[in-house]
Amino acid sequence: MKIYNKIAENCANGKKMLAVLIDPDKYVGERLVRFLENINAAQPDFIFVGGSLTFEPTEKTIDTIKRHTDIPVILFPGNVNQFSGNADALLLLSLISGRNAEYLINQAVTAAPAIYHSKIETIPVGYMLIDSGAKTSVEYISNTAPIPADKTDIALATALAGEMLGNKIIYLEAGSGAKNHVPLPMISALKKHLSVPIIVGGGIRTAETLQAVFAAGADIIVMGNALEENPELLLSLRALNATLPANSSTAE
Ligand code: 1GP
Repeated sequence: MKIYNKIAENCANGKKMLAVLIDPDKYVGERLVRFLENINAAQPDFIFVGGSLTFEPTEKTIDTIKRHTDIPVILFPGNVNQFSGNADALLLLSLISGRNAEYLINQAVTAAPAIYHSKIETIPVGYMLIDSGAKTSVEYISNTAPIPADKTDIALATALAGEMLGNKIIYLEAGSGAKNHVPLPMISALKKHLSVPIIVGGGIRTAETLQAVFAAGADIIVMGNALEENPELLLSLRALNATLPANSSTAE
């Protein structure tokens, strides 16, 4: 089954999904292999691969991941240089919260011929950067202003436009290592009005926060930094995720 169909089906059934972010620069050699052992034990739904700026070749990281696990690998590229046709699917990002044509469309234009030839499953994503209390790498690198955390109306209008333009997922990003995660009322408001799945990432560090963000309406949560610092956390998160009730959207 195609990855997007699986995501949509899980969403329809209220099954929450966990994605582990692997930044190719942070997991190299033995460290990557050891982390993949944890991943195999915890069985998250997806592995996302990418970063705002990376030195290590993404392709090499994906090859190692695929040699050690069957968990689907989804490319989450910071720029066109991170493209690899070897992942199971590609999140084709348009940074719709920003007003920088480079990340709204030009990166996709530059990547399009390689994507076309690779035949990789491509999922168009409306990517939205939300202010998280301090400047993040994605804000600096993309040269775009994040949506202020208290401007739920702007976030909602942006997400609706993203869906109307044909994006099949809306991704709310606080930024890797963010001080504050995306506000719960913002997630709830978007969940109420969107029909496409919602991914939330950035600054989610504990099982309690994970639960609250899912309850607010996130369909997929992406975690990176917290698991780099404490790989064991992944096992407890998975146990918790399995106990979450379907359609547990409660927060306002
Ligand atoms: C993916 O940027 C996030 O959307 C990952 O953020 O590293 O803070 O978990 P963390």
